[in-house]
Amino acid sequence: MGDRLLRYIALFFILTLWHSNASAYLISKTTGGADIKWFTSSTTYYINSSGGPSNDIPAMQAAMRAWTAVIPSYFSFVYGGTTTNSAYGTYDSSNIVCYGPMGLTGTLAENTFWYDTSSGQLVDSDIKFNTDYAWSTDGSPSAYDIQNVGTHELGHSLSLADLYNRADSEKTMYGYAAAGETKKRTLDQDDINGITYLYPDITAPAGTITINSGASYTTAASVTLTLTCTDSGSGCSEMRFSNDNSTWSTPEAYATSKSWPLDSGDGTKTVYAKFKDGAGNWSGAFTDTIILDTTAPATTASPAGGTYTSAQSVTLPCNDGSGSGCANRLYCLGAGCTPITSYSGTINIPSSNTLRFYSTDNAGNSESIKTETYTINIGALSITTSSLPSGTIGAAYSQTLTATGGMPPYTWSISSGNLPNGLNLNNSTGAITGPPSTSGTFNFIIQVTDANSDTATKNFSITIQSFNCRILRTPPEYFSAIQAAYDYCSDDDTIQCQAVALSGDVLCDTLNMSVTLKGGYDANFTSNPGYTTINGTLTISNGTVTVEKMLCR
Ligand SMILES: [Ca+2]
Ligand SMILES: [Ca+2]
Ligand SMILES: [Ca+2]
Repeated sequence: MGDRLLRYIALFFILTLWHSNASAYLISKTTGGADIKWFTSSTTYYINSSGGPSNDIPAMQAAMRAWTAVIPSYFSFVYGGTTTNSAYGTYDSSNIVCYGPMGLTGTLAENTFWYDTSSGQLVDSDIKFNTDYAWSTDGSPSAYDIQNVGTHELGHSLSLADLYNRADSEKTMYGYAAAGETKKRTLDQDDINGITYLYPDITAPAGTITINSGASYTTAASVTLTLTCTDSGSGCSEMRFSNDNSTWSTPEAYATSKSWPLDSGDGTKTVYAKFKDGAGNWSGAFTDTIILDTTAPATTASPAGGTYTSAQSVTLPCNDGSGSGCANRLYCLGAGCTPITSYSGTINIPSSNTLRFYSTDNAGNSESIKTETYTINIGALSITTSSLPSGTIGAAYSQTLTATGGMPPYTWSISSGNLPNGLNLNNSTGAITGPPSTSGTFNFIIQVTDANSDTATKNFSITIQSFNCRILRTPPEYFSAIQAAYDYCSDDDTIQCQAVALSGDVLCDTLNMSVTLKGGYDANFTSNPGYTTINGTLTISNGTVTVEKMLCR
């Protein structure tokens, strides 16, 4: 850049001349026509007060503020502090304000600035006040005012050029000044237009909107918006709002808080905010959402209250429609009770009772307490099995006891007496099973116990019939007498009889049938070490009968 830098000296003259044509403002330009200007949003000045009047630093700071305060422009001057640098007009990337004699030539002050001849980028600007003239900071008539002339020189720093026409005499950039003059301290509209032309704020602000401090739900349509707005240029000035991103509120001064009405009706609501900077740039819409829920949830009991013949398992379905959703369901059991128990599943109601309950939604709306009354009429516990059938030795036996009333489940037991040998009672199912092993009549008392520990009993009797003989088949066929077994036989069957004494005559008369009759068996027909006695006559009139271990008396 160095070999293309050009030094430009803007001189500022004592008021001696008048010109004719007025100009709004003039911009220093490169020979190529580019505007000369800073490519940054601020420029820092250091002040070397040596040779200057007292209070010159506050005066120059006030001069800087005059330009920085122009809202439609993003540009600002920054006071960097004092300096001992006195190298006025030197391209050293340090912008200084200094004092020194320049002769009584009519030049009050100079601004020497360096810029890129191609792009127009300003890179250095130094200001020097001519100490061959008298200076003051209070506008005294015998001296030139530092703030008055300094404001003008800072205009050169922006690259606004002198105006020399008489009609421009009230403007800060007018090229002449008089002793005691202070009117250049205040910018004329054309001066403002000049800096705004060179450094316009064309970037809209950025912002955020938060509804009710970021809450997920609200029960009221009136909400509080918390807002932030940042603008690197002219700053945030106004804001406006919408519930539909279409119809907007009247713009109002920017503030960090705003009371705002949501559209009515429960559901998710979006609020839109736009911000405007001092240059008039409106931002796009920033948004936040919240669920408006003004309606309490509705909870029901299932099944509803009523009269039932068994214990009831009650659930509490809750519905919050398009709202925030059911949060807490509370219940209690008892007339007039206060629901404080959190519902977490089925509520068991084993006997008549009153159920009271209500729900609260996530937004905090509570429904009024609801009441359901359950009347539970459970019949008395009793055993419904009337009697048990007879069984036979060695043959499968299976009967299941039944009961009614009370509170299932039931538990079965024998409270007195004994089951026939070989039979067992299942305590849970009430089943009596097994092959009986002993004949006889067995008396016992069955007891059933329900979940409430109530009991019922009933007397039962099972007769196991005695079968002394059997036909050896698969499975065996049992009989109480030899005659009955013989009458059931087919050819080549074997009749086995236990070692007992049997009464009655036996007649074997089936033509062409051959039968074996074996006596003396033990109770399980596993061996026959003894003898069977027939107290009567054994007659074989037809067929063939092979007889072993049988005695006739
Ligand atoms: Ca310099
Ligand atoms: Ca802006
Ligand atoms: Ca609700």
